[in-house]
Amino acid sequence: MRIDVLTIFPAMFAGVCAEGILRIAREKRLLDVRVHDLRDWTHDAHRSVDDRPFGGGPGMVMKPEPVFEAVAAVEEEPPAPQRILLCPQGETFTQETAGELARAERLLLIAGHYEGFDERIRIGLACREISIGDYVLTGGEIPAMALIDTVVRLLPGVLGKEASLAEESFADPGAPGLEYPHYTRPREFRGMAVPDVLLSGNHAEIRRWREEQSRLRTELRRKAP
Ligand code: 4GX
Repeated sequence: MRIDVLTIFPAMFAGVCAEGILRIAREKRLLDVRVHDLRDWTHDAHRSVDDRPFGGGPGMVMKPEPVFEAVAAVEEEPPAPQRILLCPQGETFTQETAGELARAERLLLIAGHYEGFDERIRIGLACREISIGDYVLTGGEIPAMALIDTVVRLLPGVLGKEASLAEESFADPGAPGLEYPHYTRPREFRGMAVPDVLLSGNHAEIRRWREEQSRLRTELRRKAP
């Protein structure tokens, strides 16, 4: 998958793309991330990407010209990507959305700043608008990184076979919800013991315990009034 990102802070992506699963995915040539500085498509001495809003009011608005020019430049090479705008007004990003996007050959993510984009960007570029949740960030970069991270781990070959099988059950709405508790060595740590059932070697009972824990957690943490 190829992912292009338009941002005024390209350096923010360096760390995220250079570590962990994203690094592995890039090394395996399963992921090609290209981060572009929106200011490369400005033409004034100040390299302005924002301007004052018509009608007055506080804050600044992202100018349409650099965004349109950047999109045209990045899309010169086929295939055309699915365009995505990260913003609080978008549909809420879920695991299901991630699964859908993971099937795309190419994504183009646009990270905004300030009060938002000039409305002509929305109208003219017909982007899918996605929000990572109902809270306010200072820019679309962290939402873009969250989306990239979530989508890339779903790409075939990025995770091991075991992990991708587990993913299928998680993505299934009828399947168990939240993860059950995990334990590793030591068997006792600061007075807290590993539940006996996990040491029993009885795999049917371990499976039942984990299913029950998962059900309880989901009930308690996700279905509370
Ligand atoms: N999930 N923000 C974007 C500026 C902005 C506003 C409107 C485009 C249109 C956010 C979120 C989020 C803050 C990123 C406002 N850009 N993005 N930014 N929650 O809060 O995605």
